[in-house]
Amino acid sequence: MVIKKAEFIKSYSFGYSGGDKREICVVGRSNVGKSSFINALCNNKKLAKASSTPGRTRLINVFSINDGEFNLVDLPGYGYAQASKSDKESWDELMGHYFENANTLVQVIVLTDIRNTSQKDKEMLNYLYYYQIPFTVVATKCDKITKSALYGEIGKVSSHLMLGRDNIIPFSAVTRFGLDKVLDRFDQILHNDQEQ
Ligand SMILES: Nc1nc2c(ncn2[C@@H]2O[C@H](COP(=O)(O)OP(=O)(O)OP(=O)(O)O)[C@@H](O)[C@H]2O)c(=O)[nH]1
Ligand SMILES: [Mg+2]
Repeated sequence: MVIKKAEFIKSYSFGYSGGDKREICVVGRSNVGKSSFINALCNNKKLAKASSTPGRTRLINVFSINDGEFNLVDLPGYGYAQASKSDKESWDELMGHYFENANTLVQVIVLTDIRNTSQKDKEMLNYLYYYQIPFTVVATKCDKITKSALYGEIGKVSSHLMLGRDNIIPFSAVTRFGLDKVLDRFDQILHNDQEQ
């Protein structure tokens, strides 16, 4: 797949239950690189706001890809330690409403830091299994480790998340390593969905 065009459509602070196009959403811990992932895929550094301050994306941001081929959805990060109780509750409400109602959602991309998979990521996967929502795991920030360490680190992520290593796509928004694999995966997801 080639992403030729990406446009911001709208932000939602509550009550979003999916749009009228098929959508692929991106979740992960606060600061893991969700917005940077979207920007790298779309080859546009300014599309989704990336920030070194954790907890930056508090809204659901929806982007239209290739004039309506599908939508990409940037979700607020989980597991931000400094978040207040009411912030955590509003996250649960916003995301719960989305995952339980979004009929157009075809896949969740779960980003995890290649160096630091967390218990929260495991909880996220359990949640997706429970609701039978299909997902793909992408291990990001691979530029932070050496090439020779990659195999071992993927092994750690896969045993922590109890997934086969082939089910994890290593990625870097900085070097764009893994970009082709992610776009191939998108092709597969959208193609499979059409056949159903
Ligand atoms: N080295 C490296 N840094 C990255 C990568 N992806 C993101 N970052 C950096 O990590 C920080 C957080 O990136 P964001 O894309 O804003 O992360 P996010 O998951 O959208 O964060 P929230 O919206 O706060 O949940 C920024 O300083 C990015 O430049 C990557 O692949 N490699
Ligand atoms: Mg973000």
